[in-house]
Amino acid sequence: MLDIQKIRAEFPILSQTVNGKPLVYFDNGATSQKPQIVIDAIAKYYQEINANIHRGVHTLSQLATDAYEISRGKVQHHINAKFTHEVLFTSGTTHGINLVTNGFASILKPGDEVIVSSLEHHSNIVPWQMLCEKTGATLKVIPMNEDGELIMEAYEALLSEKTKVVTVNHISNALGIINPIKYMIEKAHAVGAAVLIDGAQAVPHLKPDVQDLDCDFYAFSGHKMCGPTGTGILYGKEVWLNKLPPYQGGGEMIKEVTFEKTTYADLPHKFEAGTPNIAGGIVLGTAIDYLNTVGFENIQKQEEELLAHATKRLLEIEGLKIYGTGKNKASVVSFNIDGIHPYDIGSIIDKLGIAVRTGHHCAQPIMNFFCIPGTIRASFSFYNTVEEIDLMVEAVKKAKTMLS
Ligand code: C6P
Repeated sequence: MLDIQKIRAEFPILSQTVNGKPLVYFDNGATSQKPQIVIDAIAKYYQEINANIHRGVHTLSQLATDAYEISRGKVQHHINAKFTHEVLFTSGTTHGINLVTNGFASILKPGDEVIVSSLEHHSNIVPWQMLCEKTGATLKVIPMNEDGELIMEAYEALLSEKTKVVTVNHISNALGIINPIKYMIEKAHAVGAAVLIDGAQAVPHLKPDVQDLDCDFYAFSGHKMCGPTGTGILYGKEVWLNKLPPYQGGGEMIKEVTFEKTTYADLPHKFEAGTPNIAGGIVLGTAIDYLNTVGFENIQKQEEELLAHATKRLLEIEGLKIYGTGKNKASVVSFNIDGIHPYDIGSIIDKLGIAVRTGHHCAQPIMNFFCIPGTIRASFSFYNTVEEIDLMVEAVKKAKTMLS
């Protein structure tokens, strides 16, 4: 069992008051809070080894390069990638997905098909739409049911020899539904399609095993898993990363440059043009170490309890409807109260110190499916408590009375 109070003491922001009330932070789906060890590691990098990487023979440059590459190795180990060079540093999930869609622009042809799911974040819709516009490929969408689960029969019916790419999130940010990605990857591979998994909402809750999943790409952000903003990872199978052209041109990604011809660096540098977020990349490794120390089994146990408690308590409120009622769920509760705009509830409970996200959560097609403008989304982390959930429930009840 986790000692939650001890863990909470490691996150300085959690002892703050907001609007004169103790902060209850339930917007972990947007970004997680950072433990002191991560905050200190950023300062330590700038105080002790700040230098550009892969460029200098001087000592600091070597130290910074080593720390950056050690962090890449930690990520490789964490997600069980076969090779370190399959792990690319990015600025976040959005960057990783765009890197892949940009690469596929030279592969897809008119008549080819790309399959996305109806549960996607805009980051995993718009880049594929742009790709389809550019190449003449067609975008197909896996439908969902009223519980927010993807309909597997419909998915399988969409797959054909025309399918070149399938992309789906591991966990939906708006509803918290965990998708059956291993099964979906297997089905996509059976028709020869590549698969990109958007793991942005999965990595705070679980340790993905990219070899076991057999996905071709897995993108995620560091800031949702206790790491700094502006950090992320794109895992790509070696064979695919060799096939795709570079995303951006510049320093670092070349072997040799002349005005006649440029040759590109080997993986992973081919995809890492320019000076990266060095401190961020290094400290992402610190965040991963931290999460592994807490332990993903412990994280899951705590979050399961929070999800069960929040679901039960919120459903006590008359007129409250939860969206995303499928069985396989992460610690996210998206809800509305009859006749009240989600924004109004969010604003009132903010005055009571409770931070939730309201709106469409960058997933407008999901809101359109349910014919709603948005939801109130409470997304929990292992450092949250059932007492905080009770505070939220009381605050929502108060807001409901005020707005009815
Ligand atoms: N979702 C949320 O509140 P970036 O912004 O690149 O770090 O992550 C984009 C992204 C991609 N896919 C999924 C499933 C996501 O949830 C997100 C980010 C946040 O739900 C901010 S919109």
